[in-house]
Amino acid sequence: MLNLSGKNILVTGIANNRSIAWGIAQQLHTAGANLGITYLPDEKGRFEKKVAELVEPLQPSLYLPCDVQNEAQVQETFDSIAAKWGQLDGLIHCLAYASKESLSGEFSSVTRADFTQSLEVSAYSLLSLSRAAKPLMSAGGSIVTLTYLGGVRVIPNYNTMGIAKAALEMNVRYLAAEMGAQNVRVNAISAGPIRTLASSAIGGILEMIHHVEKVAPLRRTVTQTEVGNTAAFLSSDLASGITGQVIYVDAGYEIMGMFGA
Ligand code: 0WE
Repeated sequence: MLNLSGKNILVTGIANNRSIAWGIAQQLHTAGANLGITYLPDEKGRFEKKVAELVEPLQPSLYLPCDVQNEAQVQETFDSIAAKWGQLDGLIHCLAYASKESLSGEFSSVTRADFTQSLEVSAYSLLSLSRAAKPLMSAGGSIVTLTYLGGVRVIPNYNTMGIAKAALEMNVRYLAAEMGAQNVRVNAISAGPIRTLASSAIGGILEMIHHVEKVAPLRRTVTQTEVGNTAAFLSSDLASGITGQVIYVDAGYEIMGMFGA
């Protein structure tokens, strides 16, 4: 049975009740994990208050600001974890950003600044968080990140995010190879498209979801809960032999080659 009791797990990337990270946090809580939650701090404190209200039923024992573009704040996050928990068993990385302009139009028109920021927030951040987590995972651990098929195939308008996800998936493999010696496993979940705050800002997302509902083997999209269950599995001892992998939670969409035939 899936049992995460006694495990301390940090969840990043919750913005609202449709975030995939929220689905993950709920399933980790259901499996008995002790949770730490980070939020993206901003001047108006919008996320701080909203996310705090949302996660209140999960009774996180740590609630911390963590902007991955601020290396000192990343270190403070893990200093707080060291002080409160001593040991960290799991890290859930659900962070991505590309400017709105770089998620449409010609792929090659992306600016140097937008490209760099997207790779920093979406791919480099896994290295920042893993590096800071490593000394707290001396008893072994599990790191899980979220990726998307657009990092492997060309998906219209995914553009710069596709490059960031390709880098992220390769980060998973290099990190898994490095951290395996310490019994830390590193894996990615490649989720199919889901209606979230991030995806609702994307033109054509509804058409893409309808396409998946027509052609995916399961004839539907996946839910945040299904991604959450896979994250809970990967965070558990049931997945003790799995590292460096990209697991597709996409209703089977990724296997298809010819659509509608
Ligand atoms: O990884 C993602 C989206 C992540 C994302 C979303 C936004 C929207 C708002 C990153 N940065 C931003 N920046 C914003 O300003 N997905 C897998 C969802 C997604 O995004 C797409 C998709 C799908 C699916 C973009 C184009 C085409 C398909």
